[in-house]
Amino acid sequence: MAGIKTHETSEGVSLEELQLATRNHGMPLEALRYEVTPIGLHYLLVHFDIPLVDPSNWTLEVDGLVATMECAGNGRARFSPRPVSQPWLVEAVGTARWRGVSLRALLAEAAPLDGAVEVVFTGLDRGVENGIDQRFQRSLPLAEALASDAMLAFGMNGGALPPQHGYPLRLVVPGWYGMTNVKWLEGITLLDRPFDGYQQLRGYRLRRDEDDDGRPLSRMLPRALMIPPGIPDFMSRERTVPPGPCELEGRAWSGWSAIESVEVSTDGGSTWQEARLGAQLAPWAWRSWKHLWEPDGTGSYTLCCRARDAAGNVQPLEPEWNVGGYANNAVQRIPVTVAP
Ligand SMILES: Nc1nc2c(c(=O)[nH]1)N[C@H]1C(S)=C(S)[C@@H](COP(=O)(O)O)O[C@H]1N2
Ligand SMILES: [Mo]
Repeated sequence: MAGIKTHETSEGVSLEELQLATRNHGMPLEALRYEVTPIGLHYLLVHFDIPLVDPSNWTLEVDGLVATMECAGNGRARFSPRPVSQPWLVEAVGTARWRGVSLRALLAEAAPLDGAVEVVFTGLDRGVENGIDQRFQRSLPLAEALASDAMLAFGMNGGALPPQHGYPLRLVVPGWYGMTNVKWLEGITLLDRPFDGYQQLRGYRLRRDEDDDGRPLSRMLPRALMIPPGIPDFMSRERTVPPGPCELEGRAWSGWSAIESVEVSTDGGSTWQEARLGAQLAPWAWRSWKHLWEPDGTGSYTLCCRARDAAGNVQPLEPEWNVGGYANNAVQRIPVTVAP
């Protein structure tokens, strides 16, 4: 793969990226108020087209779980130079109540042969990416698939899976970045070697430069997000907050381990205070946090929050650049003005 150019960079958002960004929307940050993200507010990322599926002739060749899912490209638009692709800021995340069957149980039923090492999931959607005609496909090492709480989901938030989220069946691998969760499943294939499809070998890898083969993305790094307080300006979305105590709140998650702490800064990251963590709704769901902020006067402040997980991962102040613009979990910054 070394030497194959897979991603460009650019400063201004192009019309092509705007086209992507209107198809693929983020979760408005005020939706962090919901423990389970309502359908329509859950973020959306579709590489090709949403397939039209007739359930009467759909087949798959071969309870309930709440999980937070985040796109590996979340934060991409904040890199400089900016890798050209879906220009996410921070809102490519959501939490859903999935209903389906255990992948582990299904694989056990299928009784893989001894030589099987990887499981490939194929979606019905087809398109061209970087000149390569493909189905959307991703794999998991068999051992990883058997050890995980992964499921084949046919329900979302109490109803059927909607078309844009993978009707009639999708994979959900809790803790892993979004690309793992293949939608519109058509087939599951066991391989006796590592899968070398486009989305595995060229997309979704952390690479320092074009000559670096890099390493594959897997689990979500920790991130805390804050519900922007006060009221927004229409164009800049900068916030105005009235003087007096202000309860800051948000949610935090990590695919590596439980959230251990969330800290809040109101001075752009110079000093930090510990936030209060809420209850963990489910093992794979985000965790709520709150912090009472008492501004010492009127004027400008930069609010930040950062999460740390039990595996010792913590959010950086500045992101580490990579070719595809992945896994930017640098702390969120919210400029606010305190004014009557
Ligand atoms: N078949 C298929 N599955 C897919 C995708 C896709 O384009 N096609 N996009 C992936 C990516 S990159 C992400 S982040 C998640 C987004 O899931 P959502 O749109 O349900 O939030 O789906 C993943 N599964
Ligand atoms: Mo994604």
